[in-house]
Amino acid sequence: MIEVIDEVKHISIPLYEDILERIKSRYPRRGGVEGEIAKLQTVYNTVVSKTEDVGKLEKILSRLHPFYLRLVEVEFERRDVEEAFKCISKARRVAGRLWERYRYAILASRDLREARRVSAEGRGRILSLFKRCGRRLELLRNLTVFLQRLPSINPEEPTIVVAGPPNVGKSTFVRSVSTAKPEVADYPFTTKQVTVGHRMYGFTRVQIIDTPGLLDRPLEEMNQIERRAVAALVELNGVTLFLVDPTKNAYMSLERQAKLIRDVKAITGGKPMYVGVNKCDVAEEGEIERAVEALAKLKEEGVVEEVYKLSAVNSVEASKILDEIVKLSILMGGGGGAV
Ligand SMILES: Nc1nc2c(ncn2[C@@H]2O[C@H](COP(=O)(O)OP(=O)(O)O)[C@@H](O)[C@H]2O)c(=O)[nH]1
Ligand SMILES: [Mg+2]
Repeated sequence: MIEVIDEVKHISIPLYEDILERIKSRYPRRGGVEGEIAKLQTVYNTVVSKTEDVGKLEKILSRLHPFYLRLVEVEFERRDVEEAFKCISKARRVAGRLWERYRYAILASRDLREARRVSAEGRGRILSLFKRCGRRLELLRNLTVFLQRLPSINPEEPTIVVAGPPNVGKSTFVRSVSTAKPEVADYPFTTKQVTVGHRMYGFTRVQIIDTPGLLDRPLEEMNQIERRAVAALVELNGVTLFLVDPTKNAYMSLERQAKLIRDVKAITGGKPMYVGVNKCDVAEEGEIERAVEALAKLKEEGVVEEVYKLSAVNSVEASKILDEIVKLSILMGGGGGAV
């Protein structure tokens, strides 16, 4: 599935102006009737070759994983995209017919003057087909750039989504447990970046991603766009690890963090959820105990599977907890993604 996203890196959709530029740069200087046919052919060949990738883009979209599709749907209306494809494929079809028809008409002209007039008319008609699709080409160009910039999250890989309030240590955790240097990328519609790391379990690669400031507040406080962006996260194949900050410097109170756990459980469509009480290296004993107690209740209620204590800066400790979660949820095939 990730190959689909790789394929999109090779796609290039022109604007109408780009098509014109290309034609100008290739215009034949030949004269006579032959020259008129060559001009018409240049226009026809260029519109066809420049819009070749539109069909490829359409195929890519039809094979896109729901995770990516959800992200696309935040920004682009499905109907607009479909109409854009229709507009361009129709223009290509009609251009083929016009090219045939006008080529014969040029050959059948009585003199060079008529050949010039017919050729100019044919070129104008072919170009206007694509000029009319100008806005659609722009839409498809934007869509392509959007797909090319998507963070390299592989929706088919078993995934640990790391959630929690700002500053709790999500990115630190991903860096700590990753075997290779994690990738940092922009996530659409947020100002925040997402860190994507990996860890191998035998032949199984597990993906660990921190969430880009999306799973840190209840659904009621999100706008429509944020909700759709969250809906994409739900399409990922895995479980949630929610980090809690027990210290007095925490971004939000323990009570609010506990409430957020319930919210995130609901937002993520009930995916299995694990909780890590983070920053245990600096938190006071009393703070840790208070957090563990509050969370034990959530475990009793079945909202969370398990509660761990850790400090994400300690990569041995962080990795041990990840191993545990992977063993429980992914390698056992329970709840999370089957491998
Ligand atoms: N002492 C301590 N600091 C931590 C720990 N985990 C994260 N931090 C620090 O907390 C701050 C926020 O961490 P970050 O990973 O950026 O949080 P995020 O906003 O949830 O991604 C950084 O200064 C980290 O170094 C931890 O286990 N112990
Ligand atoms: Mg972060």
